[in-house]
Amino acid sequence: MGAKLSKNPVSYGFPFLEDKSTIEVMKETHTFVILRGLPGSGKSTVAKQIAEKYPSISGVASADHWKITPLPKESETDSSRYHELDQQIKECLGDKMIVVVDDTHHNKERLDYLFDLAKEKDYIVFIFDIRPANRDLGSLVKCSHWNYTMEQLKLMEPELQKKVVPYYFGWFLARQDAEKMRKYAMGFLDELSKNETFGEEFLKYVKSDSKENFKLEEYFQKKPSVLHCSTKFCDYGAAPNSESYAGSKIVDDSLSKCFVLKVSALFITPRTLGARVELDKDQQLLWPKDEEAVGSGDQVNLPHSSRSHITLACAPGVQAVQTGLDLLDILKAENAEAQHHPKVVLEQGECCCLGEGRWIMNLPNSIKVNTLFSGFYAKKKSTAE
Ligand code: 2AM
Repeated sequence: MGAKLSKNPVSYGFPFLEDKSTIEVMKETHTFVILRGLPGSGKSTVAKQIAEKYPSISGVASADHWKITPLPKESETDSSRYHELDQQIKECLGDKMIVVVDDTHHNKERLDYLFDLAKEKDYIVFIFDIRPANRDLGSLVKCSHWNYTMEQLKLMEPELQKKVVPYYFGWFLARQDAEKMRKYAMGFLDELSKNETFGEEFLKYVKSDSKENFKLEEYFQKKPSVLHCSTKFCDYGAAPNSESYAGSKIVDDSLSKCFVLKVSALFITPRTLGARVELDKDQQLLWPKDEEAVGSGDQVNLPHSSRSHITLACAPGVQAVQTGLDLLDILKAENAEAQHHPKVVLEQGECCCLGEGRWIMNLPNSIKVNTLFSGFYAKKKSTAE
């Protein structure tokens, strides 16, 4: 992203500044934009452009404004120096759709603190490394008004050259679209809970301690606060190939960009409630190439990216990662030889049983949801992550 700075001093190539549909979705989504780079690299110019593009719904909190001089050595950090800046960020988080933080962000602890602030308020985080090409440290020393020495910049630079690898990458649903999906899922649960055929079959596979006074809505109460469709699980760089995925051109070009996802089915098992997502060709480019051949070793081979889904809720003690596994299991059962399981007709469509409490409702009309592509960076985990 940063290299684009040198091509044209006015155009940065960021989707949220230039892509029409992204700009529309940004106007209805809560986003936390972290601008990262050496002093004098152009962060403030980007911040200014965001403020101009989104007047009244954006707030820019700048370290320069509070005269916070970034200290080159990690060990020299003193969080009290950030007091006024943090107050401003917190005020913006309650008040503005788009919160921009303009600072060097070369310190990992400082970033973790900001990730937590954004997560508390369910803001989607974007991190942009502003690394202008064709501008050496010498020219940055000259253009930065804090009078940095070359040695100081050299101390900060290695940290800033490392990509911040998230917990996972994915498409994050705009708030209104997430609300739409949640309502639709609740309608699905509500209808199922009134259906005797479903209830009889499903309850057989629910753990015995949950069976008494069983209520579907109460059983699936572990819900993610921000709905998303994961592409690559990175575990902050520890997962195989996550560094190369995070550094790939397609990921770099897609950060903050709007994608319209197609939800084609809802499914439920004794473990998870999810929505199947069918990716188009462009979206498949973001699907990790290294994902194990789906269904290899089994009789049924499913197409690449069959696992793409949105976790809507999990049963007690079940992790969100289970939703994708349940979907694969359901798709394999669907593709296997015809089995004689019950079907029930709901208001939204026909819901088919695949045995062992697994049910899927293929939607007669798919649901389109607006999303923004980014990473999830916070360390603390919410209930359904
Ligand atoms: P999900 O995509 O099914 O919702 C954090 O755990 C997020 O990363 C969850 O939303 C989770 O599931 C997704 N995820 C994908 N692969 C994972 C893995 N191998 N381990 C943990 N979480 C994973």
